[in-house]
Amino acid sequence: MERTYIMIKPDGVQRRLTGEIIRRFENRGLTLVALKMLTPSRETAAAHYDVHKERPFFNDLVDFVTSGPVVAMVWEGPEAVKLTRQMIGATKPLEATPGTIRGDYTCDVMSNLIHGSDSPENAEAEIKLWFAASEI
Ligand code: IDP
Ligand code: MG
Repeated sequence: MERTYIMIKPDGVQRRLTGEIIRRFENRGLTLVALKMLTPSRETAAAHYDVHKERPFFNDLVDFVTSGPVVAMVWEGPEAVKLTRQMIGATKPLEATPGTIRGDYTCDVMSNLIHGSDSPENAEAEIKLWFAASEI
């Protein structure tokens, strides 16, 4: 069993896609082990996207992800990191195939509804960043 950090970004919450996204992961057989709604601080958002801090879109990305409530979650299942990344779809809109969350609901490279950890190591770090042990 593996755990991953999944976050519905502000656009996903505003577009009322929270239920649809959770439904997809539950239908697939994954287990929701933690969930909370919060508006991220700039500090947490910047730490979360630290790997992108030199990219030209970094400040816009922090503005975007702190612009409203997100739904922070931990999901568990076999190969949960790869499985959820596959269900989320690619970052580039043209590469996000139909049937994936991004491929079905967005064509914008930044407002792309959802984050999913890209490795088990990053999943562990992100779960620690967003959740206290007592919340899981
Ligand atoms: P990922 O979310 O598919 O893992 P990353 O490359 O890690 O994609 O980028 C993190 C987030 O930064 C993306 O989900 C998206 O919101 C935003 N982003 C990525 N590339 C661009 C870009 O070229 N322009 C604007 N925003 C971007
Ligand atoms: Mg990423």
